[in-house]
Amino acid sequence: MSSIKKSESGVPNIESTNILVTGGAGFIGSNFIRYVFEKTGFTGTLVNYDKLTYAGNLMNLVDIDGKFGNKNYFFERGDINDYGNVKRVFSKYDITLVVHFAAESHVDRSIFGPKEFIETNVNGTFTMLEASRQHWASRQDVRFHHISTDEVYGSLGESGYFFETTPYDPRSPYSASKAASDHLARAYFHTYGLPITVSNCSNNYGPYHFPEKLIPLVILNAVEGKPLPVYGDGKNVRDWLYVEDHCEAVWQILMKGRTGETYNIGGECEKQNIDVVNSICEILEQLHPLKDNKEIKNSKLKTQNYKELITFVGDRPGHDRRYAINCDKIKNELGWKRQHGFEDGLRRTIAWYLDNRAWVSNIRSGEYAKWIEKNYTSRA
Ligand code: NAD
Ligand code: TDX
Repeated sequence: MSSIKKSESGVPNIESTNILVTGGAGFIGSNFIRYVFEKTGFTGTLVNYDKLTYAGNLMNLVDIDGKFGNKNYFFERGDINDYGNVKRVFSKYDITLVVHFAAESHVDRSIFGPKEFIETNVNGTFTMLEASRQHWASRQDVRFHHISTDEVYGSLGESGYFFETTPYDPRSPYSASKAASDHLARAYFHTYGLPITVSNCSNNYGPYHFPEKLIPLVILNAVEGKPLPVYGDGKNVRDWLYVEDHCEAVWQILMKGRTGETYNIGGECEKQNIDVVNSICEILEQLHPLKDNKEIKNSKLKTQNYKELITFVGDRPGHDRRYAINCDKIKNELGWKRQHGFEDGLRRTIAWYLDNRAWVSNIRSGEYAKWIEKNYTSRA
């Protein structure tokens, strides 16, 4: 038996354990790593395992690398499908806890090209689970936490909520691939006794969000005087959660969550897309008034108001109408609750993008720009 001291939940004392974070260079993964080092008193080893696809960016973590690199924080470039490399990393750092974020995450991309989603989200999760099972044998003082989405539950009508018990009904290649990975994680618990937990979270927003997703795309397009594309009638509803609140929820699950359990995480903050876009325009008008915006003032564009840039475009195929999460379980069982309301979170997010234009241009100069050119213009 290992000499690692166990916490209440059966996992090693996670403040000082060896954690492998997959997809740690992406949006939520990098926010999670920053949260762990800055908000939890963590003193163990954290390894960021990431392939660095178009969505992964090590610039997201330069501050953390500067403070903790080669002491508590380590980066290993690799594919979650590379079984040998995953096993090597497990052994090298004696990993006892996996937090599995790595995935292809953009619904629109999954519509244009689903193959990558099956390879990474389904096969990659299988490889991570299998490597964990082989490496840990039947140890119980270990944990595999699988990060998933509310999209696996399908689309709601005007009323109702997703509960942990809601039957799965995924409708995009992205959500179908995430649903498959959730089933695999639970199957490894039931079949092999691998100590897993799963969380299904609603739409996140905040710093380091890749500018293909609605909120960062609209902020940046507005600042640059470009059209703000709203799909369909703009009345699709998403439940928004500030990314740091998601990170805290995941940490609570690692600390106190029961193995084999699923926890829904949500913002209890339903918004129609058009209202989100209008709110961004209103906050931008306060933080970066149009009359002082040199990018727009010096162009030929004649716009009096950011809202004039809103452009309704063709709908996303199979566009889910409404998501709404019931997160009573994590609130009642683990005592988690969100800290940021939408207005506060959105204001922080917009301020971050205004202050970090260098990050944006770095992101946009690569493969993303090529993809946008090839695929995005075809739907407008
Ligand atoms: P993201 O696209 O910003 O980041 C994904 C990261 O995974 C990137 O760093 C990328 O390089 C890495 N990656 C991709 N394929 C890989 C592979 N084969 N091997 C190793 N690394 C690989 O995604 P995100 O928005 O941060 O989402 C993270 C996780 O959270 C995903 O599992 C997603 O399904 C889930 N999730 C996201 C949201 C959201 O609103 N963004 C909501 C709920 C759940
Ligand atoms: O340009 C746009 N215009 C628009 O109207 C974009 C990019 C999106 N939309 C709509 C589609 C959705 O109804 O806005 C809503 C949000 O779209 P995205 O930001 O692409 O997010 P969504 O499809 O809801 O999925 C996100 O939340 C759940 C993440 O990308 C997933 O990884 C997560 O699982």
